[in-house]
Amino acid sequence: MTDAAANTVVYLKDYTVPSFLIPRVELDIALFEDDAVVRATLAVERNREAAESTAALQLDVDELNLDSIGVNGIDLSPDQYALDERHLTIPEVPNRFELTTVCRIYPKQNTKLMGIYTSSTGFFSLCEPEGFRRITPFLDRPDVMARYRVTLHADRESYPALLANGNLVAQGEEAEGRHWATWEDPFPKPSYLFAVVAARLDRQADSFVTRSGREVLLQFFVEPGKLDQGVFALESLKKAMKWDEESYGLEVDLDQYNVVAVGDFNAGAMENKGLNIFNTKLVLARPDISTDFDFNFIDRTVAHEYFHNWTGNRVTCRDWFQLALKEGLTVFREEQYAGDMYSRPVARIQKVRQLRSSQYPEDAGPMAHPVRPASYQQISNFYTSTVYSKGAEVVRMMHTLVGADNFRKGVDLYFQRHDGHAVTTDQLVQAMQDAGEVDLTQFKRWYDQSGTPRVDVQDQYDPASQIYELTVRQSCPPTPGQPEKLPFHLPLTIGLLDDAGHDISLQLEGEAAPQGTSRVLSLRQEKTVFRFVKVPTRPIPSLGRDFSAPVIIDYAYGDDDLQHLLSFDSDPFNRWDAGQRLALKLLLQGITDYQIGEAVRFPESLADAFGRLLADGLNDPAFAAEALALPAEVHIAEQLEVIDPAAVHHARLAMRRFLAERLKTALQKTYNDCAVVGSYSPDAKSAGRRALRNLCLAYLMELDDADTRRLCVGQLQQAGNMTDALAALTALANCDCPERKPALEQFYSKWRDEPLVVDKWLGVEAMSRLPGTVARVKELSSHPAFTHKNPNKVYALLGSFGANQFNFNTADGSGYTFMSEQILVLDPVNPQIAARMARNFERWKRYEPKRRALMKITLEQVAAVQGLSRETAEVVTKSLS
Ligand code: 0A1
Ligand code: ZN
Repeated sequence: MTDAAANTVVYLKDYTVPSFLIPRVELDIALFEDDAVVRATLAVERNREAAESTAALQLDVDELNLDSIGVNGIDLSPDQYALDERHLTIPEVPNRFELTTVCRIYPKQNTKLMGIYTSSTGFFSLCEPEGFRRITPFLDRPDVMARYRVTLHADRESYPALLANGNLVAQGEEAEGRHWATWEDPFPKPSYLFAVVAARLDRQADSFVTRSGREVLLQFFVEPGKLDQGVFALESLKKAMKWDEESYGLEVDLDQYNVVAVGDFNAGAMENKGLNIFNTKLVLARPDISTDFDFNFIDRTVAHEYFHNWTGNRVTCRDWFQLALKEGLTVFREEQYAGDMYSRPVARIQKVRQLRSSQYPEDAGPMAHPVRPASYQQISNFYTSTVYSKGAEVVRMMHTLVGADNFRKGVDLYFQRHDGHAVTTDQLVQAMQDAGEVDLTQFKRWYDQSGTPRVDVQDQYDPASQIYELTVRQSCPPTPGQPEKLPFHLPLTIGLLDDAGHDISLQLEGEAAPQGTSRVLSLRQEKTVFRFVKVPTRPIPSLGRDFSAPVIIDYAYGDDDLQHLLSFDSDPFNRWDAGQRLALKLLLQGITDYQIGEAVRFPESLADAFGRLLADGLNDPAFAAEALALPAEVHIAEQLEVIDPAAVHHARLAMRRFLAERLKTALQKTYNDCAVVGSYSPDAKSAGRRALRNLCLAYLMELDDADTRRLCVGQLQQAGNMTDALAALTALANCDCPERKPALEQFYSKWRDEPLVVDKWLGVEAMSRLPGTVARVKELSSHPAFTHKNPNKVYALLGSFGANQFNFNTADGSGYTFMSEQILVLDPVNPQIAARMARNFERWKRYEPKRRALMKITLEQVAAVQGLSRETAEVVTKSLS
């Protein structure tokens, strides 16, 4: 039987409480060069809440070599237990006993990077979601919470740092140059939050004094020689700790908080209790090797992992269907933090770009699932933008519906009720309902219904009565397993603009007085009519301000309406969105023109509108950079019945060239005016200036003239920071010019010893829109700088290539063939990452017939491979269904 054939489906409806609980765990882990010995002593007891009082004990295992097993100190003989690939079963056990197991594991051979594995500096672990069973037999599910005491043994010279969750309680030396350390975590935790590290790392220590006056030791452990690269993240951690105290009254609950960086990691970072482990790319930063984007992302991720200490660790998930309980709430908190630290509107715009280019397509494809999925085969395939990004939008909608003060009360109530427990998203919603006094019963559908709802808005204005009527209808398309949907409860925040661009006071029929100029309309029905009175002239509606709900709003805006909103809307998000709508509308026309062989042209009014944005750019450069950037190709493609990626690409390119030609002088002026003087700082203001300046450069490079190319090469060579260097390199990589090849070569040779910069170089190559990119990416897949064993390298090269809509989808199918070959190489090495790459094919049905057929064949070939991992099998079978 292949692994894939063994895929079983787990259903939320089948949840039952565990038959046993394990309140205490003692682990003794001896790490050696070739293997490790894990001795576990578990205090096991029957769960009184479980239905069956005689059930066998069935522990999860994954690639464990069991040396011995004992109950209450007496070894079991082989006929007293059963061991298969997934479980260790002991049919007869007392109601309360001590279970001891000794297992051998092979961290050096662990290329899946789940459980304990090695990286260049030592031993590391990742247990979320189901990695703990790769360390020791266990009830590896989040509702089994235990107190852990862990002793690590390793060679002292090679692995001076021995770390685990909680507090260091004892340490010492032992024979043969080895040492040991014992750690105790006072907080009961689920096994996915377990972590150990034994490595040679440099340490940076600091402290944080909580507002109640406790001093907490903070330690950052990074690769030797890279301490300077950890300084920024350490500052972020302190900022995040302070922010959580001020915003939510939540203090750090530990005596010490350790953060470790590792170059080989399946995720961005992991919130293990007291021992966060970070992918180097989300913790190490220095201006010459990191971009503004990196600094921002690091700041947010450090905060995100820290926020998990309460939303995730103190209150955790009952089961993995509830993943959005911790992720949705924590991403929302991270977004609030980012809004406070950077530009709030820009953070919101960037979030929506990400939703539209990643979550909406997911929600419209074969892997669509609710924020709380009803079933899964491999939970590792459900760390998706739906769970994370849409999950955060769902929390944000509750915030909007109950109001900020009540939301805060709801969070307090949530902790009062559930601290130390494993709970469900229903319990979070209940706390919000009880604190906010809003009935959220219907709202819960957001957790259970998949698909992106559409909100259709029609209006009518009667000048005689001065009544403006909005008719709002909601619907949601069918998604896998959900042919029909019930209406959602959603907040639609709106404003009305008059001819002068001012907000009109909003008074609904029946209200005694106007209630502000921006208000939240609560939708519950399929159709709702809102009648506004005393509206002096026909207004232009500003709908879904600040992106009040993760929906698609359909309203028949004319170009003039959009220009008006783009110029005057008091809501910055909708000002931006008006520009996106306008561009999108014209792009769709351009695509049609391209397909019928007509010249792709755009109206001068578009150039005028963008010209005004540019002229105003210096007032808010970060906003202008977003407003002047066109919708992503994926988002444009989403609007089409049948996707023709070449047409999408060429129409978008034509618009960029059109704007560059018309606005050349203004672009050059803004480029010069935005120069940032003085030493580099990643703060929002200077990052905004760089963003706008580099956007101007990218537009100007569309003109492909020698002067601009010289300017670009000059920027690359003289840049004092990676943001400017990478922007210049990216522009050159998209340009078929003599400067291109030397620029890429020099960049690589300059940075070949900095893995994180090599990743950027691979990404730039793989994202290039030039013909020949498939061949180049293929060549790079056997370059010495690339390895399938390192997830960062895979994401940099193959992940970027998969996101390259134009070149991944070349008409001859060579991109597909290449990607499928890579997936098959990757699958036995690291199935989680292979499955991620397989998702590049999931939207195959949406493409024009030729590509659609090629993608389908490729998927079928992958599906037919014997021994395909369960992770990849789930993606390919669901994609083909
Ligand atoms: N819980 C972590 C991220 C994470 C994601 C996936 C993992 O394995 C499949 C592990 C960790 C976070 O949200 O930061
Ligand atoms: Zn998270």
